[in-house]
Amino acid sequence: MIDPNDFLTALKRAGVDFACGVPDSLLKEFLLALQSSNLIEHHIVANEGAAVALAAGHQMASGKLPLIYMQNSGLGNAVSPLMSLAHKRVYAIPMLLMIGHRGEAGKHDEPQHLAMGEVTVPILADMGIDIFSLNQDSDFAALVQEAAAMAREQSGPVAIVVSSGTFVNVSVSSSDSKSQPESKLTLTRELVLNTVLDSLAGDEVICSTTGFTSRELNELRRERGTTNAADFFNVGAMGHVAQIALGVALARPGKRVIAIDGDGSLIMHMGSMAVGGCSGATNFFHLLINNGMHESVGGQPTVGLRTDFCAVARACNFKQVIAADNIETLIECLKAAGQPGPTFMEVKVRPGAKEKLGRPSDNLRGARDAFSAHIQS
Ligand SMILES: Cc1ncc(C[n+]2csc(CCOP(=O)(O)OP(=O)(O)O)c2C)c(N)n1
Repeated sequence: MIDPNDFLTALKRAGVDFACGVPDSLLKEFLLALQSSNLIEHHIVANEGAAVALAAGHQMASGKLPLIYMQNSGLGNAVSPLMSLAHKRVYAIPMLLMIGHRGEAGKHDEPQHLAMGEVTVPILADMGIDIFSLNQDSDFAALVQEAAAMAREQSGPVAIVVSSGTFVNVSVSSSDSKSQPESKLTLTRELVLNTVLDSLAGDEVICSTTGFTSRELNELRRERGTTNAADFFNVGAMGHVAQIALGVALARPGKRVIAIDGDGSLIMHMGSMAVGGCSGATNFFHLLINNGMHESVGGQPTVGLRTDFCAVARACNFKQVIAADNIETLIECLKAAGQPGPTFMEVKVRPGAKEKLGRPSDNLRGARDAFSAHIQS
């Protein structure tokens, strides 16, 4: 396995002094090293396409080679700026891509990663992007040098596709770590979800975002013995849960539809707030659980706790905008949320999740059939 600090040093030696991206659990150890060291300037951004654009700006302004990291599911977000901005046949901007390969052939993974896992390398090849494969046995220093030289020579993006289990887990001492200070917030995501479930009349539709939110909601439903066909777990397609819920709300105006979002997910496609707020869908309720981090993939910080989402929601024309950061106001707010919407509610929480969190069923097609049948009935 590769020590992520050695990999960082290899990148620095190859002339990389700027990195940006969206976190991936497969790159967690590398990202912790990146976040903890001052070796390379680092920015966590809204989505993978934005990362390519930010890196392009940096490259043109500095002449240096930037690194963009992402999970392969985010490659879709990055295709437009890769093909029509950075590509060697367009503005020809050299950059290194570091792509976590979820759903790689022969490795166990969740169902939402399998289709993308299969086509990741062919898509990059079709895009005319040269590919290096990095795994625990790679001669990574030589690989990084070669990839960097190729990106410069071609004047375009070159990809390093990373297998799971490549990086060793290196613990970082708290003095080295730039981790966030201990939260003073009292609510947790699980408590918010439990309180939401307590508040339901029973005929609502819930769409929940990628990662721990869907996993916890699934677990809470299971514990309550009330597995619900009216829940849609958006286990992939990060950042799109509010639009899925809005699609349901517009099609079924008689049903109250709740989108349960995370700050990382909401920021990823924040433009959707404008469309949700202006939709006129009185039955649409967008609930943000804001912990200021991408907790599901390792706790990397977002700008969530420094962003006034309620002000954004008001500016986006949500009819009802409410906020809670303690259990009493949460309960009150959930009672009040139900006035004609669109409604936006932000709940600030501290990080924290159960150690052994289950996952929604692998049978995604079956879940979709049950959800559609329930809603259309
Ligand atoms: C397009 C895309 N990029 C990255 C990921 C990896 N990913 C899964 S969950 C997650 C974090 C979600 O953060 P947030 O919405 O704040 O919820 P939290 O995990 O904090 O509960 C990330 C980055 C993904 N699934 N899809």
